[in-house]
Amino acid sequence: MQLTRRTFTTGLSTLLAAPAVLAQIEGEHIDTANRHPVPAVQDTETTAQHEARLAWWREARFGMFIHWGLYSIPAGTWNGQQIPGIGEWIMNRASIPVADYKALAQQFNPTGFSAEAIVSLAKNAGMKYIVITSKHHDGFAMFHSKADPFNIVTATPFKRDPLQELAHECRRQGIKLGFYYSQDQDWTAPGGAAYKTGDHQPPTYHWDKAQDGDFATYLRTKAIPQMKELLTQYGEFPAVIWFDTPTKDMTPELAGEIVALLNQHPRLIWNNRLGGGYKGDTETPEQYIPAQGYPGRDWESCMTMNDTWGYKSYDTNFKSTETLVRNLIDIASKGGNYLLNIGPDSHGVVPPAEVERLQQVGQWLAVNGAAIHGTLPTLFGAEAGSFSDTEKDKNGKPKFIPEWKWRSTTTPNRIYLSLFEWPADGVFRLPEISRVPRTITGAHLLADPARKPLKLSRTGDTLEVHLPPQAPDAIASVVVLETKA
Ligand code: JFZ
Repeated sequence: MQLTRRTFTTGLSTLLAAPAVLAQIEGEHIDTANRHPVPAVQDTETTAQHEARLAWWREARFGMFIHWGLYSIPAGTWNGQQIPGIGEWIMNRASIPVADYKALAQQFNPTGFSAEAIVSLAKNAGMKYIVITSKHHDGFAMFHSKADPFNIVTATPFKRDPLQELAHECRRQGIKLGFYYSQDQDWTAPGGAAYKTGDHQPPTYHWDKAQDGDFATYLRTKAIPQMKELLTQYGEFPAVIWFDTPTKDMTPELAGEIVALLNQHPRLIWNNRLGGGYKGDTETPEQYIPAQGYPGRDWESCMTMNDTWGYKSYDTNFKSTETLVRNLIDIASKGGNYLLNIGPDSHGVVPPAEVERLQQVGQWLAVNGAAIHGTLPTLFGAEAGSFSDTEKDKNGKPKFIPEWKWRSTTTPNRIYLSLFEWPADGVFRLPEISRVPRTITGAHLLADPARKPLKLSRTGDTLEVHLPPQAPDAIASVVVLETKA
């Protein structure tokens, strides 16, 4: 279906008109539950329970992803060769034998790690939650696991549990903590799955006999016991479990065994990457912002700051602070969350380029956070861009051409306009104002503590906001329209 601007705005108003969207979600759930061997929380909870469970996450809008593990030691280089691709995939991309990779644990001593510093960094950046890799595809647990000795407490000289330290700090500083867990791919446990890479052969795509084994046995003796540990060792956390890369090994029945465990933690939020036909709570577009969000679904764009999740010593291709701020605004205007990654190095230290950018995003949010946190999507829609009449995307559908002039978010009595360009003639023109089912009672700049009123005028269906000559912010300046129903 070609998503025209009309269906887009209809979708957004559906999002805002609670009863309609809830009926839609209800319907989907009845449909999927029929195929689930074990009903998931999304299948059985009431609409009110669903809204309550997702409430903090929807208000948060901005979170920190942390990819950290043994792969931070090679940091993109193996046997003197720079290995292409994302850093945390080095074991697979370089076909590193299991025993050689496991041996990295003996030299992992990241004494520069400070949960206090990382949680402060997230908080000062305006982030409301953290999701850290508790076990990535390499199978190394970044927490104390009795289920499997290949973990940071048992197998390294470091002997500390960073998840325990982060849980403590998140509790103290009042933000949420979630755990990424690679439930399906595991390249060091017998029976764990591997995605196809390079010349690895089907059906398993393993590159070392030590990886061969039975998937269900792997799941029942390592993954599920470790998830039990994650769900019970850290108090009220995890608030989120972030699954990843399901394969066809994850049958509905095996996924159901995981769901039975998740069901014992009724406040948990989990994403759409479990597998086995379970849809979870959230869509997870990766490294991109969907043109029009996902009307009727919660979603979170996860992105790297450079071109890798796990630390690579020579990846310096960092996005600008301007891009990061505008991405956050774009995502919020479409009703999603931004999960922005950091990749600490083998000492546990966050690369300075990442720290610097997060501090700058935090400075913007310290002034303009009200336009992001706890907001609802735009009441307009066309400002995000439009579909080309001539160009097609890679799926043969009309290509979406984004526009980067302004974005909007809303609350019940405000409309926020985040302007990326400051109009040369001093007037910002908001078209199709009659589409907004509210009365606009005034306007001011969010950066202006005095809330000096901005003059408003109207020509036809266009609202004109008369601005001072200087933009308060070089990246995005926010106009507040005060409204009443
Ligand atoms: C996965 C991981 O393999 C990767 O290492 C990282 O953790 C990332 C956040 O998630 O990578 C994916 C997963 C899904 C897609 C692309 C990369 N996808 O759906 O396009």
